[in-house]
Amino acid sequence: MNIVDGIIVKAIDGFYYVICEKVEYFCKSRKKFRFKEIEPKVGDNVSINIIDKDKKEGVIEKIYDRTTDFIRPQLSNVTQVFIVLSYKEPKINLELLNKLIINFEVLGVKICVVINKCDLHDEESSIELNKLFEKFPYDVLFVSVKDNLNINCIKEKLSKNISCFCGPSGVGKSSLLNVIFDKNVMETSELSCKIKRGRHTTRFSQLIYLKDFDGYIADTPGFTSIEISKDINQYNLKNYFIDFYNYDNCKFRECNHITEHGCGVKHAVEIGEINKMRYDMYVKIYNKFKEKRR
Ligand SMILES: Nc1nc2c(ncn2[C@@H]2O[C@H](COP(=O)(O)OP(=O)(O)OP(=O)(O)O)[C@@H](O)[C@H]2O)c(=O)[nH]1
Ligand SMILES: [Zn+2]
Repeated sequence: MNIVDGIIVKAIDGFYYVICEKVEYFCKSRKKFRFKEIEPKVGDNVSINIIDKDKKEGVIEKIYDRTTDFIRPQLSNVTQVFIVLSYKEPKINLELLNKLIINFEVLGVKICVVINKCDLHDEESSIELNKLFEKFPYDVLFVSVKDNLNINCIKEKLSKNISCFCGPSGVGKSSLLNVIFDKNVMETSELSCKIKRGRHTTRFSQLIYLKDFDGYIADTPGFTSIEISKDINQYNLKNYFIDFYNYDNCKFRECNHITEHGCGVKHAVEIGEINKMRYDMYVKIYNKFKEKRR
């Protein structure tokens, strides 16, 4: 047995491409996973048994526990998401942004907000935008694919992560992926011709290894629109607003930070310590949950 650990970067019709120490192996999976109802998935850390070193073929023997498990796109062990938006065209959807953030907080991944198409902003909208994101509890990168502005700031964050881009339609996710993939992609195509893609091929998201940054990135963006996670309700919603943590010294222990007196969160909003848009979105989403219960 020649067992090595690696990561699944691509899955096609029951075959898996696994990178182990920078070499890509073409693998089948042991049937035993099917009995346990676990399907190997792109992003999985696995052990493979190399059955032919020259042909680079192996069998997946073990799937390690997943730290995160995404359904759309099908990806495991994502460590970081970039929520991509534009301010003007299309107009920014703040409710979607905050719902995505809540869901990613539930999943426990790092979050970075990217505002693309900054080339379209005049001075007035730049000022508005800066104000909107003042004291925002996550990194916000203002970029432009068109003007190649701050793309490096995104690239720097890719190191040692498995990253995924998401956001609504038309904001420039594919354009961003294209500039990032340019010349950074590991040459992995030598194995691709081994399987001819049939008409019914299901193709999942693929991870691209960026050697310059030693990071993986999903080649297809996800989460174009979103339902809020089923784990969230009006009572625990506040726990997923990380910006409230330092200010929840409220008079009432069960304070929901809505109309209660002596609320530390509301006070922090008033004195500008908590971002107003974040708080307004919290109230909006809270009220929607409350109405649903009626
Ligand atoms: N002005 C400007 N336009 C951009 C920029 N980046 C992308 N675009 C344009 O925005 C449009 C949408 O870009 P895409 O990359 O297809 O956007 P997407 O988010 O992948 O869209 P979907 O595939 O619908 O999810 C295209 O016409 C791009 O040329 C930018 O930085 N500035
Ligand atoms: Zn409160």
